[in-house]
Amino acid sequence: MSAKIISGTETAKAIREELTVEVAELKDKHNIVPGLVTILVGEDPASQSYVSAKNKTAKALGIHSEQVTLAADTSNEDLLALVEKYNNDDKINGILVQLPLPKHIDEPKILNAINPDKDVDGFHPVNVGRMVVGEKCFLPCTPHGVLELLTRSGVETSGAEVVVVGRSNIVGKPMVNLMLQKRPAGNSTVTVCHTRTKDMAFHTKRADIIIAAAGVPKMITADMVKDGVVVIDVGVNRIGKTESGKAILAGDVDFDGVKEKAAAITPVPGGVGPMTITMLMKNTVQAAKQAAGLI
Ligand code: L34
Repeated sequence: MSAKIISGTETAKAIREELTVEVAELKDKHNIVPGLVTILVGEDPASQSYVSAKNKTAKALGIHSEQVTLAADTSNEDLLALVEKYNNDDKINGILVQLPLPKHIDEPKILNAINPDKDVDGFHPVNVGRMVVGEKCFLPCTPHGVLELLTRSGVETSGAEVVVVGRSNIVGKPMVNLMLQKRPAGNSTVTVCHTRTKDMAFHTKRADIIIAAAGVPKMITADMVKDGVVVIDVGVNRIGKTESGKAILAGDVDFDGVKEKAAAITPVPGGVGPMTITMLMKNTVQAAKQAAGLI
């Protein structure tokens, strides 16, 4: 058996088409243009490419988009002042500070400084708390994208054994919380594995759905999964370069091996990555509507 490929590229395209219509309607009916600012500190090539993709996508959808790039040695104070400036800028509905930040930056302090109403990444503790208790909030973009992929490809999550591999604040922890919420795309029985898990394969072999977000290339191999599993691969690992200097990407899942056993699997690239960017757009539109009192 070879798995159905769940295409993030295709799903993201469908959601972006819906958003384009929504953004145009906001403009026509309410004269509202959602606004996003991305802030990048330093010159990490992967972060540069993600941030420029975010701005490009925003513009293509009709979202007002600003991109600020700061030197790697920017001080905490200067970064805080910039966040504060955008907190007070009415044109901007969403503020995104790309992670990881340089080591000398106090990351929690910066994330806490973003106005929760503009926190389109959903990383502010206020939004994290709202998410956990099931209130309206901004869902973090990558887990939000995984939920949309599962829903739109018709994967039954209710009662499913879901194993999340990884416990980061960006993916693993929110993913666990979302999968156990009492609502569609939730209602799962959730297990979380991490670097201290004694026998990872024991858990992954029981899984109906595996969500791999460990940041370790090809760590989930065919012998670790059962027949018919659904695999969502969140990993985007740079494992080398082609002769022309282009990055070679690999997920956290050994795609070629696992696809022979899985019922469905996301590829890397073209899986969760494009969904992350698209859900940021969805959150920015949500922020603009909330700011205008429309929802
Ligand atoms: N603040 N920091 C903040 N918010 C986020 O949501 C992110 N993330 C993660 C890293 N730091 C962040 C992203 O934007 C990861 N991430 C991200 C975004 C997009 C893609 C991958 C990770 C993506 O588009 N991946 C493509 C391949 C792109 C390439 O060639 O490098 C894919 O098809 O998977």
